[in-house]
Amino acid sequence: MTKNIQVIEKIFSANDRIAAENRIIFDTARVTALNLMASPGAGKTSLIERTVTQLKPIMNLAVIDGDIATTLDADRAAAAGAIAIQINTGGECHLDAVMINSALKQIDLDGIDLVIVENVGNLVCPASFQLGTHKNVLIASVPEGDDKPYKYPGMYRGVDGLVINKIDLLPYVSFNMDFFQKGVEILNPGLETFPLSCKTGEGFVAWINWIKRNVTK
Ligand SMILES: Nc1nc2c(ncn2[C@@H]2O[C@H](COP(=O)(O)OP(=O)(O)OP(=O)(O)O)[C@@H](O)[C@H]2O)c(=O)[nH]1
Ligand SMILES: [Mg+2]
Repeated sequence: MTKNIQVIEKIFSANDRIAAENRIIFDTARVTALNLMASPGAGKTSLIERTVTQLKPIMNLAVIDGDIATTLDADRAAAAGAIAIQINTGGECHLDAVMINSALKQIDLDGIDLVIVENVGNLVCPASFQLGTHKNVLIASVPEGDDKPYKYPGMYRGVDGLVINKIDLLPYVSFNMDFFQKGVEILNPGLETFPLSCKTGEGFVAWINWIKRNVTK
């Protein structure tokens, strides 16, 4: 038992060391980096597509897309106008700092203002692995249900921003916004929250403004 705990601690501390290196790489290049986490299908790539489309007239974006297999999401980010790198984790349920470090070796950060990382769709594992990004953002979506903060507290505790996606579906789905937000407030008081729809664009202005406020140029 003791041995297992020591091994896990070593894995986390090795990851944190590389995450700190990644942060230095971002800061030296004056690049802001966001880590987007969510369950499968919550709308990570859809958020990236619309965000890239809206920001590309004023900044240069790169997207690091983490997926278990395929390059589908990186292709979508590239089609929207970002430089896109796909990481296939080969079965791992999260990205780690080493994977980001390797991806950064393939991007010329000169001239890039914002790097968006799409983590693997999962509400548990990605919360345990810092990547070196400046902000961790969680995307919840209405059809997933309003109980998710209560069931996945670790993910909600560790983030700097929360997107509530698919608000266009609120009339069709039982989702009690007050109950959801009460759960969030207990875990992460004052968390900046952006209810929006990647489909209609409703609520996007606040999200885009938050990114603009956080990008160092
Ligand atoms: N109605 C509605 N559908 C949405 C919205 N955002 C995304 N979708 C749909 O939700 C599905 C999943 O969206 P993606 O952006 O691929 O989700 P993802 O989180 O990147 O998925 P994975 O990478 O597979 O984990 C797609 O069919 C999208 O068209 C939204 O705001 N409203
Ligand atoms: Mg995706």
